[in-house]
Amino acid sequence: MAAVNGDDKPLQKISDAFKVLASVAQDSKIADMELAPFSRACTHVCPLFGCLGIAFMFAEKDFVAKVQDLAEASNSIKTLQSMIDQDVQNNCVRTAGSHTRNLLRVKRGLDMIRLLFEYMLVAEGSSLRDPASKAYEKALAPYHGWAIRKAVSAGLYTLPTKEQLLVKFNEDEATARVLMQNYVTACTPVLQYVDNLFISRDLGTDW
Ligand code: 1PZ
Repeated sequence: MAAVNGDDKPLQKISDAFKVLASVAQDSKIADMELAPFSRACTHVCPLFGCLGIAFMFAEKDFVAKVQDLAEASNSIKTLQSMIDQDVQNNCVRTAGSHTRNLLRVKRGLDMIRLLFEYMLVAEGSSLRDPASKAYEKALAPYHGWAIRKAVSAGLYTLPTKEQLLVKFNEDEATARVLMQNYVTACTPVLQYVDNLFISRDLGTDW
């Protein structure tokens, strides 16, 4: 099967982008994470959806629009902190479509992928359904209504096998394992950093 992304290496790009963000999140001398590199790193996640098949096009549309919103915001707002503080001042943190709300959604998407990779790294066999289902249950299902949960559980039956997915990623088992592990490791402090932005302002992360 031909790779859908030509010579592209989406996993490699994600791993590289999040390593850079992780070093920012972990460097105590850099107080503020900039929105532009954050949204750029998230943009690298978007091609993954194309590898999942049409059942997840609705998820792709939602995620891509939210990343796009953050990327556009980065033209006028420098850091994640100032973006959130602006929404706090305008009293629109939880308003549908606000930057802060989109950030929380995007963060959950990143967490979903982190869990998916974690479960894939320990899964036996070539089905993605189990790791994907476990990751979804943990990261996203608690925040989704009945209709979306149903659509996702139907979509899980249409997923490619792990081998098919790796072909689309232009990776083999060994390289994919390293890159998935890189993302899992790098993503963790980044997610923690974003969580802290919400928690330190008493905004909650459970909505
Ligand atoms: C093998 C991989 C299987 C992946 C299965 C992924 C299933 C994810 C399904 C997500 C469906 C999202 C549909 C839209 C949901 C929106 O209602 C919410 C709230 O948005 P708002 O009301 O604030 O506008 N949006 C979200 O929850 C964001 C969801 C992001 C999903 C990212 C998943 C990333 C998976 C990539 C896997 C490679």
